[in-house]
Amino acid sequence: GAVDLARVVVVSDTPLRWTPLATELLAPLGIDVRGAGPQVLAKNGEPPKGTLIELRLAETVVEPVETTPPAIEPSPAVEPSPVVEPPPLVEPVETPDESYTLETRPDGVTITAPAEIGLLHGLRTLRQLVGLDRTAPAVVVHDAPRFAWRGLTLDVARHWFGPAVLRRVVDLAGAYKLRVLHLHLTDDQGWRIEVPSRPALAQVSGPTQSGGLVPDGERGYLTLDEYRELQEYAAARFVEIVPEIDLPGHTNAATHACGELRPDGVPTPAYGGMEVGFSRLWFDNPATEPWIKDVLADVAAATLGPHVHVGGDECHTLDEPEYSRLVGLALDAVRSAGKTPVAWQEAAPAAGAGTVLQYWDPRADPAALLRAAEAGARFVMSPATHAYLDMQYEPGHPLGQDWSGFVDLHRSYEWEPTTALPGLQAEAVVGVSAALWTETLETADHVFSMLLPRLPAVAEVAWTAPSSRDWQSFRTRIVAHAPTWDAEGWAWHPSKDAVWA
Ligand code: TNX
Repeated sequence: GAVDLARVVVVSDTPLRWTPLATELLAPLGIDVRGAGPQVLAKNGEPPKGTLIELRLAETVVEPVETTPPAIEPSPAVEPSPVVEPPPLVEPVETPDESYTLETRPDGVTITAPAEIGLLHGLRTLRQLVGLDRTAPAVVVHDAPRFAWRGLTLDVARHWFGPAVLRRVVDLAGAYKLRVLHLHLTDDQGWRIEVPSRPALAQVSGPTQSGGLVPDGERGYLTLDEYRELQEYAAARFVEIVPEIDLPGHTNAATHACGELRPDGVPTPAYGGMEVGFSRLWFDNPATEPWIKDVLADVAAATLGPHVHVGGDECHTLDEPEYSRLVGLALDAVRSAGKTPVAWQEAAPAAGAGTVLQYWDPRADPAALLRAAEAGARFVMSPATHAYLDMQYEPGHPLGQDWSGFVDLHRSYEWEPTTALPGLQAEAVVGVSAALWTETLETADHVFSMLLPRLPAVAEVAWTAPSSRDWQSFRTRIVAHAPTWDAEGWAWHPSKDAVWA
């Protein structure tokens, strides 16, 4: 029978630091969360009235997640690397136990998990199961994710989105059980984080963005206090913020603020256009190395999570040796600051064990990427043909670009991370990240309407084993989420691929 969730009491066998989240998760559905924590049961020794949601921290029996991917042909074009670094002692991405069991019965709901995050995942799933009539079907769910790095990359450099919007994006990412919000904080058009050793970066290039200046009344960057608060807000939802300082290209905002980075010492003009690949740093410039080290040390020191992204993409005006030396400096600076470096795929020649590479461009020659994987690099998959949510849904869509084709809901759902880069061994893949570039996106509604419904599709690719993914099921299931999106005020696009009732 159905479970009536109109009156709900959350009971937990342990104090949970995120207990208020239960209210936050269930309140938008009109569910009255009447109490939380063990004290509710303890009050007069009697169980509370209403439907119980019981949260139990305990070992779960979870069916093993299928990790074996479909067989792939080894790529014949690639010579095995002669120099193979020893495998990393510490994996660059941790794989915590996120499993949970959710049981909904007519007399109540039980969520059991070995760690708090699993309890939260169980509540998130429960929320998705609850219909407009506030009932949920009676089910038993044993669940655990396939990949640890389930992320969203968000460009706040081309257009600026402040802390209030970013918190809403964290909420959305959390609702779909993502663990990483990777913020692309710097690019040609703007610089979005305070850097104590180089205050000019944020002061001069904070106010600029694509097409001109950030809206009146906005600073255009995160102060260190705002950055810390955002990370704490995200951490409370088990989301890690990964900051990206994009080097050694995509650096016009840097050279606009710090003229000493240029060979002629003259600051570049602000850039509000949409071209990529023209800006750069110079290895032989004496200002460059201290600048890279100081900026990355400052950002690492302000970062709560274990990862710092150094960019490395699209340096069309640098030759390979100089590019590799500059990227090598950046990767070393992040390691010296005690963090694990992340970089775009172009950094592969400089990357090995202990580095995370983000794959995005299927047009690139895979040889260097496969060599980096053999040397121990791990991969987060963001293929532009499926995971780039700044691509238009279909021809004529008013927002977004189309250089990697149209990415409607079906394309964002139907792809396999372990075969997206032919020849890459499946063990090298630690996750999946959707990416949203914002050259054409100016408002929070623009951002959300590009993310919904496609972010949940990519999130399911990151979570679910290939044998359990089912497009026909997804395109029908996803429409039931729309009332929640409306209740949250999240704009969404009625993709023609979904079966809207
Ligand atoms: C490629 S992806 C870029 C971005 C653009 C994006 C637009 C990547 C590492 N670089 O600079 O914003 O395409 O789709």
